Amino acid sequence: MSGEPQDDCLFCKIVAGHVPATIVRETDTTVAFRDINPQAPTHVLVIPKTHYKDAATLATAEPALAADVLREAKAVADEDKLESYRIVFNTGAGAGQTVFHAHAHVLGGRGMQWPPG
Ligand code: D5M
Repeated sequence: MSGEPQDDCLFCKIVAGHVPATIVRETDTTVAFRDINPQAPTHVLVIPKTHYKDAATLATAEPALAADVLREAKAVADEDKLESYRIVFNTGAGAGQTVFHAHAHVLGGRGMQWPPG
């Protein structure tokens, strides 16, 4: 739990403008930017501007802000005219989370497999 900017957090630095990113959308509460290592033609990360370590922690602390992130994920998909897309919240290192600031991956523009790897 937090909400406060963390000095050692990469995504807090993107929010502050201290690390460059290709920002595609911004609201009062969220930022959406292209993933530096895209796994699909559309691969955008949507983050809350305030710091929570993962999506579940965000949803518990500030459910309205978690809803903002989801709404923006749809807006990204709409802007890229995606008929279908995947929203992923890696939660915990064992699930592949590497940046511990809540983020939604919005992936689309190619066929998707299930189950994911
Ligand atoms: O996802 C973290 C994602 O963050 C991963 O797909 C790479 C991406 N990333 C890392 N650094 C940057 C910068 N500087 N710009 C854009 N995207 C970045 P996770 O679910 O934690 O593995």
